[in-house]
Amino acid sequence: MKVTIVACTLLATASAHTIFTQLHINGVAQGHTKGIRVPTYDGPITDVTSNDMICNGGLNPYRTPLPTDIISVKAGDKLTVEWHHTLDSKPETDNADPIDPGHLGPVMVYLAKVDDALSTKVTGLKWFKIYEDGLDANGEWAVTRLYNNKGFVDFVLPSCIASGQYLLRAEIIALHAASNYPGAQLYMECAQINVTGGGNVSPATISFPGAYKASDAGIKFQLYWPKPTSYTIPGPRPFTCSAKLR
Ligand SMILES: *[C@@H]1O[C@H](CO)[C@@H](O)[C@H](O)[C@H]1NC(C)=O
Ligand SMILES: [Cu+2]
Repeated sequence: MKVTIVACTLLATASAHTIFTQLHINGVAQGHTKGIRVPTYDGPITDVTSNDMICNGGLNPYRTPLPTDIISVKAGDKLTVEWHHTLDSKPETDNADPIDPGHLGPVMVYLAKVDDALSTKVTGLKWFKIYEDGLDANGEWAVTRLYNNKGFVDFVLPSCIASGQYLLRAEIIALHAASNYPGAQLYMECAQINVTGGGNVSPATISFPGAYKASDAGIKFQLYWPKPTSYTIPGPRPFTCSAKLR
């Protein structure tokens, strides 16, 4: 019997991926998959040079029709990204919801300013990071905090960025197989938003693909032994408005 149980656990782990399924604004849920380009399959992207790591939807085809909603948000709003194991799973009935708890790693959020948030072209955009969470001083991972918080990740939309349309790219990197490349599992979806009441600061930007390299310390990473005491989150440090005032 024991053998059977172990085999089932491993099987569950192998397919226990995750999807960003809902955006919340100041604590108000905006609707399941509303304004989010969700894939039909929850599997990861492992090739950091692939265009699929921009907004997913390539290797894991988008659910169609693509959303026509653009979610209105105010600069400075508290946003929450909500993740789930599959498009419809719930923590009450699925131990691997919002994600398999062994899929340890960082959680990030990026923005790219766009002329039209409904455009399907996502190559060539200029991204900046607005949130990141990795390994804390107690050795606890961002994914563990996300798991304990039922898939919810809170952050603030910077108050000084320009008003207008953006893609909001939420990302999790699971490191359980990252000791070789490719191995790290990148999960991401893009939400379509329209920022109002913004300022006039233009953050420094990076490109996807391009910002992450196979050789990055945070992409090729030994998760288990010796137990890591530090972790370098891939990409730049997050943009903050206050940094501009220093
Ligand atoms: C974005 O917000 C501005 C300001 O309210 C509005 O004029 C514009 O129509 C909105 N655009 C979209 C695509 O929702
Ligand atoms: Cu997985």
